[in-house]
Amino acid sequence: MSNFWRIVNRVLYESDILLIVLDARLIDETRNVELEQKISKLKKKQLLVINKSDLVSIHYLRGVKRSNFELSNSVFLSCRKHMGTAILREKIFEIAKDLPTALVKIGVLGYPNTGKSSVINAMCGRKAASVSPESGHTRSLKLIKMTSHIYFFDTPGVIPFLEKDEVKHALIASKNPAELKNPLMVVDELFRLAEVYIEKFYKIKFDKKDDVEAKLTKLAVKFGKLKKGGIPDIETMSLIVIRDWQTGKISLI
Ligand SMILES: Nc1nc2c(ncn2[C@@H]2O[C@H](COP(=O)(O)OP(=O)(O)OP(=O)(O)O)[C@@H](O)[C@H]2O)c(=O)[nH]1
Ligand SMILES: [Mg+2]
Repeated sequence: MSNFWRIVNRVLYESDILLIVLDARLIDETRNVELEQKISKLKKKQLLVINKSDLVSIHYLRGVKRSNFELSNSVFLSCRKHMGTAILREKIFEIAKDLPTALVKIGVLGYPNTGKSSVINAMCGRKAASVSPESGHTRSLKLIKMTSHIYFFDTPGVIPFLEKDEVKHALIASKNPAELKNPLMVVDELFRLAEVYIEKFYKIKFDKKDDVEAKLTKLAVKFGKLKKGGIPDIETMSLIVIRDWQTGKISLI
């Protein structure tokens, strides 16, 4: 069995409630339908938490709930801006009070770097779980106390075993820039997804005819990322753009 299902199965088995943490900028991409179906089959309570909501507009979030029935019961959260925390806490208490157990364990699952540890800290009101911009930071299961009868499982981020999509994993910040085989492909996709926001963030304007290399060349020149002989260093520039996206400096607002 893959490591993915070993971790997930243990958390699924031991938890009464499952929180699935998604990234507001790429909600569909950070969902794991197989996992959601497995939780439903086990008849465990689950809640989708759309974190990093500070990186998208309110208008976009409203549209998400209207257009996707499956997300109608989800909770929008921003751990960074402390938005939605009271609503999520209330939902947790509401579900917990109907459970037959005195001690409630909540498993927090999701792709690496979606903010699982941050969600636990937001719920507990203290820095109980360790957080980092580097993906893969939480390395083992940890049980963290919220109240005398509610505990969280902080879990390492899990990528489905057979999923080998480097571009997707970079965009959802589950793969660190330094580990990427083809950062230019990632930036190319990022331009497709968020070109106007990239232009806004770097205060630059690209031409319609510019391909990814031309855009990165313009950025490298603007920010002085040059190799010997003054050649624009588009590799280094591509990693900077990916990092700025992953850390939320480039938002969709
Ligand atoms: N903009 C923004 N960033 C956030 C938010 N929540 C968490 N982050 C950032 O996302 C990064 C990852 O957060 P973690 O809580 O460590 O994420 P994780 O899912 O536990 O990551 P792994 O343990 O590596 O799987 C950190 O740099 C956080 O500061 C949020 O609501 N908004
Ligand atoms: Mg973590």
